[in-house]
Amino acid sequence: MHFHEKAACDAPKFTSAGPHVHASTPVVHGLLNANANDAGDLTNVFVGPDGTATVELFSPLVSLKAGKGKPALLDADGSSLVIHAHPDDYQSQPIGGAGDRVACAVIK
Ligand SMILES: [Cu+2]
Repeated sequence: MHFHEKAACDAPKFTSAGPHVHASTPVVHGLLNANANDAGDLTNVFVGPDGTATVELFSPLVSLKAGKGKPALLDADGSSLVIHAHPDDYQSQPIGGAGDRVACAVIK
């Protein structure tokens, strides 16, 4: 899962969500990348055989609103939560090998 830059989830590929939320350029992806990480990086979620998952999210890399010194999820163009098809390896570029976007939700 990652936080993506825009509050747009147009199916089926969810590319309207844009790239990952990031605080600097060039963007460096990966929670375990020694060089840095995207502000939108999140841990992997494990889905049960019935296709459901219960997840509690916490990220010290973003804020909800501007003025906190971190990228704001509720900025002018909003943001979204995107789930990818494969696990994020937390290191490789640009998205940790996470593959296609399979689900997307606008953050409100
Ligand atoms: Cu992503």
